[in-house]
Amino acid sequence: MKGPVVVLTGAGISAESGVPTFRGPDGLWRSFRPEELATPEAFARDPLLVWEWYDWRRQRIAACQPNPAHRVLAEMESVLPDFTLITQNVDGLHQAAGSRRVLELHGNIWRVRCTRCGQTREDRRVPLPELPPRCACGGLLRPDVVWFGEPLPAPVLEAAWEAAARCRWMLVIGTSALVQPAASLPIVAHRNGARLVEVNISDTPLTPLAEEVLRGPAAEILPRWWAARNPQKQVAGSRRQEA
Ligand code: BJW
Ligand code: ZN
Repeated sequence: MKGPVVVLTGAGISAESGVPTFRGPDGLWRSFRPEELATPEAFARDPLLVWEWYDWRRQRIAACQPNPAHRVLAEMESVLPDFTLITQNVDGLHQAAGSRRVLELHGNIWRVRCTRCGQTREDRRVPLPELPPRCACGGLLRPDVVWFGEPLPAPVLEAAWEAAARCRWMLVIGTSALVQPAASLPIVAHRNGARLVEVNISDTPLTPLAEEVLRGPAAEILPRWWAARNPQKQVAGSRRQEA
């Protein structure tokens, strides 16, 4: 792989770790309506209901470990000279696998943000002792994630656009590519001449643009794909490899 490499991940990469995806047969939104839970309006209407959902998801994610697909991406970061990992996931499993630089487009479920003073902090307690949780200033805390209708964190989105626009390769792993603006990143990359590789168990709107389509579970497919490209594979971090 010569030139800059960008990877965009979605919920599918964490599916084999046991984190439920959003859409699809076992998706979270089969049982919950997103407009009732993942919007600022829902939170304003019923913060306790929204927090109960997030607290439940935090408990599920806390019991999950990164899988081989997360680990391959951490290894890619350590051996490729120009590598950017962009994720829509809020579960923190890329970092748990060893990825050091992760552009989190939709925030992180392990951070809370005060709706009054704006302070953010990490809070990994599961379950949370008090729902809905409150800040030291007395304000209501919310999960530091991006809900529908909210802007993505500007510096993160800018870095993601820039990386997408100049990459030579983009791997798109486990996303339905339905949610904007994340879904536009591979389109920008493709328009600028990058080769798209899609890893997914199903077709997505991006499939027709992909040069390579790897059909199957990411935790199986990605390690095989990476090993095939690196027959003399080194232990992660032991040597920088000619990309
Ligand atoms: C596997 C696998 C395995 C399974 N291996 N693969 C009309 C048109 C266009 C846009 C809009 C529109 N109306 C509204 C919008 C904008 C809206 C949007 O995109 N809506 C569309 C749904 C229509 N977007 C927004 O609102 C965004 N903000 C915005 O646009 O701001 C503008 C603005 C500017 C200035 C001021 C104000 C506003 C924000 C979007 C936020 C998304 N948030 C969520 C929740 C995060 C918090 C939380 O987790 O609770 O992010 S929604 C949810 O979807 C989550 C995900 O990150 C995101 C993407 O989902 P993902 O990752 O693709 O998961 P799935 O489940 O959809 O797909 C899983 C895939 O994996 C599938 O393809 C499977 O096949 C595959 N798979 N197992 C490999 N083992
Ligand atoms: Zn506060």
